[in-house]
Amino acid sequence: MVLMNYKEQVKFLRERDSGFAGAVELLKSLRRSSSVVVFSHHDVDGIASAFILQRLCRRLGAKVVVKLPEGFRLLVEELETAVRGTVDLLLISDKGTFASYDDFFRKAENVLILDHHPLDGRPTRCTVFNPAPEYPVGTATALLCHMLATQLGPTDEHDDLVALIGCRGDAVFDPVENRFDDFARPFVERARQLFPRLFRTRLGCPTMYDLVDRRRTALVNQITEAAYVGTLAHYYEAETRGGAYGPELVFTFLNDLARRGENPAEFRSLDDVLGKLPAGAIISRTLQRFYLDWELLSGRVQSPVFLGEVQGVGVYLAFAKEAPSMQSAPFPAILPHVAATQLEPLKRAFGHEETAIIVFCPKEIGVQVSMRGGGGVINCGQFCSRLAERLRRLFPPGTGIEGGGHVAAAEFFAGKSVPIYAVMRELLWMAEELFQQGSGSSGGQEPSVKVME
Ligand SMILES: [Mn+2]
Repeated sequence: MVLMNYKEQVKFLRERDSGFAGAVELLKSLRRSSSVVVFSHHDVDGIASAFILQRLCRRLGAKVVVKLPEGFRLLVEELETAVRGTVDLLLISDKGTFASYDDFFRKAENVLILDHHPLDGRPTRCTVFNPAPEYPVGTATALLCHMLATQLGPTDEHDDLVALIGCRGDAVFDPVENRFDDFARPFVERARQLFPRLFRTRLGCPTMYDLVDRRRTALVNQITEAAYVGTLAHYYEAETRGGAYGPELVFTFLNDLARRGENPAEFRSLDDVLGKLPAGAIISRTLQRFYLDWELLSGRVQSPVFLGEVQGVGVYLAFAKEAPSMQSAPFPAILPHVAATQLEPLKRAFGHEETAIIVFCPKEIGVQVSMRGGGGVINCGQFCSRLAERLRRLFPPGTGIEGGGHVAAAEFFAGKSVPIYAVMRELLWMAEELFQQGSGSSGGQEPSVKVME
């Protein structure tokens, strides 16, 4: 697949991937009177996916409604509220691949899952396009949507721009480090030719995505950071005081930007992108508050505790509070992103081959644990899902214990009724087991604390 260009890759998928082919057939069957509801993840990749899918369905003539509820798994109550009667097609994008999605056929003639997360079950009735089993790393749902839109074409430069933003949001490529994941390489190479200015490395304020070299960034990183921060807008300005729900704000912004009609290849600065649009002004304001919070949290994750090393990977623990405005966010709003900037300095300071950081964050609504890094030796997604499994055995159902994610970035959450000490105890047990397995002995390691200069 490495040597293919993007068009060839899409053709290859059409011929060889039954999920892709099934998705194409379902979308092709849409008619002028067809009704489609899209439920997409509330993060940047999910919003980008919804943008591409809405435009695609409209081009195919269907009527589309987009929903971006907060949370990962689509809940039956959310579906019941959004859909009276039934729709022709229910599209669930970037919200995991759960067997329970098979139940949604009572609200829809067809259910299509577009996703890149590790499977959480095997839905048998839904049509599923999820390359995760074949390509465990390296794609974003927005790219999968763009591939479908390309097959059913034509697409335009705003589909390209937004798919690229989705890929950046999910760390599929890094323009500053010049890194691409294989599956996304054809698309990203194409985008770099279309939008060279977005990829150009520049000196300047690093974004949340500039984790290795904190002196440089690129415009695509800045745009994606602005989109990410936009999704937090309602935590800064409560909806009751006229603030818009962040994910919808960003969705509106992307649509307004496309309607404004400028070629993204002409963008030179973040102001070119955000300026002149009302939603852009709100995102700019939110960015200023985010920068202040970033400063505040940088101090809180300065000296994580060294837990141990496994096959050259130093594992660190940061115990800290989120920014005040993010206390009720049921996802890793800002703190874990700040903590991830420590991976590289810790590696250099203490001579590990790789590093992993576990961020333990008690919030008003429960305990959030985030895990980043691991150099492919430690599987963060597996660690978080096992942590959830172990805690679910100790606490009754309904305590809101969930965990999982990708190899290099994963999340765990437990509701307020689960005590902090219980989560910490299981987490430390699991870390200890990891070190014992890694060293091949049963003795474990001397606990020690390393403090960075
Ligand atoms: Mn995603």
